[in-house]
Amino acid sequence: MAFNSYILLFFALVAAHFRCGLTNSPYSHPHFAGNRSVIVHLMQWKFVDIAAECERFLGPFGYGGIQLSPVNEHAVLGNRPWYELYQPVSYRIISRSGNEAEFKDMVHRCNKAGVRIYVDAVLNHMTGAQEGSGTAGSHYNGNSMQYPGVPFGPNDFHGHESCPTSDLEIHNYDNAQEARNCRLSGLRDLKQSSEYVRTKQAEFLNKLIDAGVAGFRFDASKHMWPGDLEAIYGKLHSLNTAYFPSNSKPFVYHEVIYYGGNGIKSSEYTRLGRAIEFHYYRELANVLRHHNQLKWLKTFGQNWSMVPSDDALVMVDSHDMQRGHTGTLGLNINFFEPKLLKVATAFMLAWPYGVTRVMSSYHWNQKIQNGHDVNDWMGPPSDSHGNILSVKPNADLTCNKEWVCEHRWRQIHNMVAFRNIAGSEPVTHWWDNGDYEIACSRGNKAFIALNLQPGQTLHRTLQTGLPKGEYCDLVTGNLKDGKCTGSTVHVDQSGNAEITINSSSDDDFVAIHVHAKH
Ligand code: QV4
Ligand code: CA
Repeated sequence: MAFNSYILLFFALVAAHFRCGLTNSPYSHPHFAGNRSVIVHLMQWKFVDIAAECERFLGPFGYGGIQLSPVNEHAVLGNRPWYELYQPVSYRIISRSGNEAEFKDMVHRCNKAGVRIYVDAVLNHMTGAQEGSGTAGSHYNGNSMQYPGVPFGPNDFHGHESCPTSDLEIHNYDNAQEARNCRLSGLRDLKQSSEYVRTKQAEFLNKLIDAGVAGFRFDASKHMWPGDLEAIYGKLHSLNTAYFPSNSKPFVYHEVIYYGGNGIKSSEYTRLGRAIEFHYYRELANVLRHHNQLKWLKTFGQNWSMVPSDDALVMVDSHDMQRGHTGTLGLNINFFEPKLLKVATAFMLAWPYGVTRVMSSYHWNQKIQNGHDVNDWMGPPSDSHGNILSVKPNADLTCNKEWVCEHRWRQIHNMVAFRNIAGSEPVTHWWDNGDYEIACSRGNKAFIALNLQPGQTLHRTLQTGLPKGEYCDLVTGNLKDGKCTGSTVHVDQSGNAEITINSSSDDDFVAIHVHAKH
């Protein structure tokens, strides 16, 4: 190689290094298989059901990965509320969803089906103030801070030496010392500056990594010091080479609830992986509830005080939000308002920002009193012994009445395909009516139009950017054996199509892509 070539190579390597170093962290890659791009949170599903779902639905329908509910031993509370999951008792893999053997079988079968597994890891704390037995039978005492199943004892927890509040509770979430060294709702706060605590937590994460998971949601990241997390990362294995290229780092996305201001910022965590961008769901809900015009979404993303796209994980709904444990009931969008959830999810999946996550819920009887859901504690569908019921999908893809399975709704799974096909194509041919009607293309791969103008029908010729042909509208139907079961959109020679959407019909958007052309 000539000297000049060496110089060029040197500069190319330096440039590549800076690109990786400056944009996103090695922990921000979700390791999806192929062009897959969407995560679904299957809240409290049994591991055996998840394995079957990977093979019969998620794999074939193009989902990229699953967020599990916490998998380690947790407290067993009286009426079995869902939130007992967020009170760890040990790091043994036994939860209400299944045991370690079932977990491993699920991870293997999902990876084989092209679907990645991400575990919700609760590392900030152990249980609340009660005493009892966990899901693996380990005894614990939250009052004396004894967790023999790990084992952890009182010296492994923050106390008055590091937490500045007199009752050891967090009162000011904006004060880093307090938010990270005091207790979140009374939950015993682990001293992650301790080498022993770090080692135990890394052992747990490594057990999951070795089983083949692709990464983690880090619960309550805001309440853990970035430096402590970094030290734990330093002890982690690379992902299992049976499924991933060698030296792959786990994907990590951090739960940091940040809406601006001087408190703990999402950007403190983006060198350690992605941040769940909470501005996203809130701004989108504001728009879809007519507090802000749809046309403004043209710049949705970093311009809206969000972290860069490559640092973000986004959602419309979450297990906390649908119960009002985060955000505000009445603003948050979820399956209790299916039409709104469909259009919100459609926009999210059509829009090139962040890694996207779809919520898949179970039913409970929501009962709102004074802005709160008094039934927000209700656990998953279960029998009289507390065993979680299986999910038994119907032939039309919907689920039995206990499980909502939003991820199986036609409008949602078809938009998952839309996102996979749109890939990294840019937004083109943006059109809006200056108010609540918008449309855009993703290069020459896909096109979407939304009409949220109250009482108005959108009826006009729009540029789709797509090749000439007959396209099946994925919102009203599917392409089956070369025939569209819903309405068809005709795209002419120059890429134009006549689009009609009545905002008061069940479906207030139209979406087409090049793989559903007939
Ligand atoms: C109660 C009182 C406290 C008191 C304590 C005394 O409310 O004031 O100090 O008793 O011991 C449950 C109960 C809660 C109870 C607590 C301890 O609901 O009333 O405190 O247990 O016994 C979930 C639920 C919580 C639940 C927790 C543990 O949402 O209600 O608490 O699990 O079972 C902030 C954080 C963010 C957090 C969000 C909810 O920054 O990190 O609040 N989100 C994540 C999870 C969430 C989970 C936790 C964190 C905790 O997404 O689901 O909380 O792991 O914004
Ligand atoms: Ca903490």
